[in-house]
Amino acid sequence: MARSAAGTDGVDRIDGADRGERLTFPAGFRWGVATSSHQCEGGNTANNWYAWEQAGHIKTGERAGLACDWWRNAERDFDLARDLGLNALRLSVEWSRIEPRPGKWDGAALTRYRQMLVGLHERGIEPMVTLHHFTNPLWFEERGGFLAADAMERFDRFTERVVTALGDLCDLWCTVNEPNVYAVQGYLFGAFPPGRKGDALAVLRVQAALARAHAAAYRTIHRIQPAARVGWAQNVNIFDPAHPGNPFDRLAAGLQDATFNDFFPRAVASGRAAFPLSLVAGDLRAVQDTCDYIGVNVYYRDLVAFDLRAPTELFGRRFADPAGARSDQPIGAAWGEVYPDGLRRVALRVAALGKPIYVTENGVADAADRLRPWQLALAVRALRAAITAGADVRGYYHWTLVDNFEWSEGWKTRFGLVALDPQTQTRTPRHSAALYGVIARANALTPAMLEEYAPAALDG
Ligand code: IFM
Repeated sequence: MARSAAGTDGVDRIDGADRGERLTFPAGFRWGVATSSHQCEGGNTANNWYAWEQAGHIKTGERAGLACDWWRNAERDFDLARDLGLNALRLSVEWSRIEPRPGKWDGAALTRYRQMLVGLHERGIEPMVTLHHFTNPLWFEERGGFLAADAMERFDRFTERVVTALGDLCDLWCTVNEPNVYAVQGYLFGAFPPGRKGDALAVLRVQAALARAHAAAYRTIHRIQPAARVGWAQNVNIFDPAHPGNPFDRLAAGLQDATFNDFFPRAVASGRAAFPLSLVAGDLRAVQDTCDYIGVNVYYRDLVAFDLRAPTELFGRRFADPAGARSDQPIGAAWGEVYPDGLRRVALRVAALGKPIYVTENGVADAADRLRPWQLALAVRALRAAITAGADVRGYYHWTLVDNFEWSEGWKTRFGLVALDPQTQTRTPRHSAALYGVIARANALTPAMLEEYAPAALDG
């Protein structure tokens, strides 16, 4: 897909061939990378994912282990981000470190996070801090996770501690990462803890509970830090009808979209869930208007065909366009088409909420870096098209900086701009890292980059 593989002179060519119209971004645009605590820190033993790994639920049989060794030395990778010319980094704080037992707070953990945030500022990198990125303290999980009656209060107390301790070093907060993925993987597919399968009602209840927890956190953060910018990160998958002219395919695609993509944004926009989801969601009025920005994590597109034999999938059979690009794949499942233009479509769609937008994640599993340069160039182009069309996009956080522990896939799929050998902790930048650095430093995409990495895009 990319015309040239990593070459020693690749970056020079990009800089040197800067002719024609540059696709520039607004001044102050954030070029970052996104990460999460359990996937990077290493040594987390007090959360539900540690227990899940010990119980043998990772498809490869692997464990996060030392991960990217961030608890001891995140600064090594902060140096990498700085050297690439990035000005933003999204990381999460690990609740199980900060509150290892109910009501017992670990000041040393907060001190380490302070060090990390100071380290980012010293390198000219603005932090975005996520409060919940998939992992729960074991004690919280054992009480029923977000389905427990006091989950919201517990999460709110944690939020208060974190913001009080770190608020002078961060004013850009992401309450919850991908509530839809957390709910679907944990309660429908059983691939994430607690490993429940086929519980569609729980999928809705968990998202509703997370929406209420998000809203409480939003208010708490603003009470402590009135000028804070608070949002959440929504995973938005593109569902297109397999045959756009077929009304049943359109209906099936619309159902997937309404249940997976739309529940949380609708709760924030209107304080309600769509009927009939509202029958199980409970009271969402407090959720209305609780974001200062909307974060979107955008990866794949699925085509959806109406299929009476697929009642558990809401009569929609999902598949990737056979002509589309495919990333490295998970074990025993399938990820959709790699679809960079999804960024433009999603940004324009969420622009209707009238809030600034951050792309809080976008990337591709691609150990050989055969697709990533192409994906990166077209994603940036799509983002610029969305801005030109009026979307207020403020930043792009590529997932991810260094290969990390990919949940139930273990170490098999590689999303990093930089390759990691978790055994030796050796880091080897992929070509995409240099390309992303050039884009970030220039705050622009040049026609030469498109010609180099996505020549077909220039034909259209
Ligand atoms: O690694 C994950 C991340 O934790 C959440 N969003 C998708 C990424 C890639 O699958």
